[in-house]
Amino acid sequence: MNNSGYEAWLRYDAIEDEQLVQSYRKYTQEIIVAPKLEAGPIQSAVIELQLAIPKLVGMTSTINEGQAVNDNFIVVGTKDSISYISDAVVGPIAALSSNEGYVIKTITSEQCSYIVVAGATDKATLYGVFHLLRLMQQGESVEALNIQEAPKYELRMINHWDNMDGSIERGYAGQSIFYRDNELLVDSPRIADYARLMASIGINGIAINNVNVHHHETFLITQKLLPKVAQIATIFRSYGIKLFLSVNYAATIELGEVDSADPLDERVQEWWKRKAAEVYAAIPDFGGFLVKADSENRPGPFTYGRDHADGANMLAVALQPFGGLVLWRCFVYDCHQDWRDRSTDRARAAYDHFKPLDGRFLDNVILQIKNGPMDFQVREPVSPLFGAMEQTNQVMEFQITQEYTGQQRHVCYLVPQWKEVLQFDTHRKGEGSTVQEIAAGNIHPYSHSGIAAVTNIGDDDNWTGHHLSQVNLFGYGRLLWNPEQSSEQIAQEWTALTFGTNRQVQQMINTFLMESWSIYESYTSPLGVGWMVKPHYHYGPDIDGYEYSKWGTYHFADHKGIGVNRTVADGTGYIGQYEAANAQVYEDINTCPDELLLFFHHVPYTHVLHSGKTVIQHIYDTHFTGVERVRYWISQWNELNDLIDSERHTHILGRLEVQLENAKQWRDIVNTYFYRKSGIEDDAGRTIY
Ligand code: GCV
Repeated sequence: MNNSGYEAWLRYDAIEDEQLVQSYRKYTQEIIVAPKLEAGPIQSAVIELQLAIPKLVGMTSTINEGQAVNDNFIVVGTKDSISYISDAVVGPIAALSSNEGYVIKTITSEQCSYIVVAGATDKATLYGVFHLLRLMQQGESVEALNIQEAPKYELRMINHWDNMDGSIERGYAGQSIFYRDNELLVDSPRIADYARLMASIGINGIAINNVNVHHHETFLITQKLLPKVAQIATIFRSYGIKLFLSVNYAATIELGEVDSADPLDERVQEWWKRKAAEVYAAIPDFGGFLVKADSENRPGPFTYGRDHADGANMLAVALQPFGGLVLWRCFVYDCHQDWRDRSTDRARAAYDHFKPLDGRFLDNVILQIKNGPMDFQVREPVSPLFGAMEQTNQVMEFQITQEYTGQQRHVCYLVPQWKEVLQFDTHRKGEGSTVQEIAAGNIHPYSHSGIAAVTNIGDDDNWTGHHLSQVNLFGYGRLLWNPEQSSEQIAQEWTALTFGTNRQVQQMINTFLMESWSIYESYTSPLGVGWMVKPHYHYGPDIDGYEYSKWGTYHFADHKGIGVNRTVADGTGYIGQYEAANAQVYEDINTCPDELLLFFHHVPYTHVLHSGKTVIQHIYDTHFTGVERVRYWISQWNELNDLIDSERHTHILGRLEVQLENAKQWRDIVNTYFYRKSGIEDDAGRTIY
């Protein structure tokens, strides 16, 4: 058994229950596919079954085309590719809300009994096969299956922040799996294994390079590198995943071909049209361009006095004949702010820049908006830009990589955070205008919508550094498929697939995962104020690290109080970017939720929260209990010693010990800082330095 973590949730551990094994074997003895399968998602599905079945039930399957020889078998194909499918499930397939959905059904007649796995498209069928395998890994009966599923979101994207030198911006799990020393690793078997993992959770688009596109990466869209990019696209294509590239907005200049990047300059426009044609000649199903422009010193249309609609549309026109998309990021703010300037509020920036442009973007432009107005903090309100533009396609951007949430050295299960974002009611079109529905294109008539996220993988054996961080990648895909699932359900499924079905193991890991976000939040920056991290690294406490810097991320703590006044009444006015129903709640200090209080208000340390505690006592208490909760979880983890393989048990224990040490550091620095600032004693008289 490989316990390195490489197989992640596709371990296919041998099933121990002999009765179950027999019931599966009945069907897995024979797999029926359409005649003359070509390379593509269905062939990948068959390969997956051939890999999984021997591991799960200790037998190899016979693959037959079109006609079964046994009375029991599995049929895998699209809706009218095989008579077993067209006879049985054409109606249910037609009724699915997406052509990426599938039907899994056990058909029983007097003569035979077989399982159909079928979708309208090849990739849908592949998703169905992964679903069937998940059921078997969890020991579910397959005797009477009748499943119809379709993904909620059209675009289910992964973004890589990988650089061609092999480094990963905000990567905490080794080097890039795609690049080394400015070359593409086209022969690496890891890429196909990664594609499998992504397809198994329903990902259908992937941008393989950092949004900060530096010199070497600018060449990814040139003949120098395109043939190799095309090879990678082929690998992903066979798993139903479209390849996207981040592009340098000033590629014309960087490549020395046009001395301008002005979107209204015809030479620039023509250059991008030729470039798009070249890219599509190499990769006919290329997804499109992801762009970070005028953001954190990257080039953009502002240089030429143009706005972001001008910039995005210029690329959109070039991609439009080929069906390509422009994913245009809204992470645009002043990163050269003077900390003395209290009138500029970074939180306002995305809305202020983009909202006035509603209606100006072409149909194949999609704005990609970070979930919060700042930057992936442990706690932020939902970006007010989401849903605010009725006529502009949007996707949400989450961060799976744990930049500000413990960098994969701390456990922080992020699905509960993402679910809170999705469930947020923007009220943009009255009650019920949740982010979940906006991102699905159900509130405004977007022609493209969905969700993207920055991934957390690298070339570490276990992909994610911390074994338990795999749950965030898995959970992201599963949540996008069906956001109605609870965080607990997703965690349970992941634990069963990854650590097996022992109840004690499952319960303990699931409970720990469910508490982990709250634990992390408790010992880091309090009540939504954010930051307080070591500049640049974003790991470990540094309360004033960003306080007197240019990044616009301040907490304004002094001896009397802390927090950012973002009210309309006498603050930065940021709250006014929300619909009235939300703005009223945030504006009033009495209704503002505790967990976001310091994001929206500057209050004295003696302000009493809804919890009944003062702000200062809340800070002390959470920081002390946060550390104790980590300590408790280490003791719990030790109890699993004999129930989990020692390789993973020891590895995780090592990370938990690091988490504990770092949590103590946070506790002592945060508590000491606020004790010294406020001069207020801890009610419980604990040690503060
Ligand atoms: C890719 C934050 C991160 C940067 C990242 C940026 C972005 O500022 O710290 O590393 O750059 O967000 O999302 O573009």
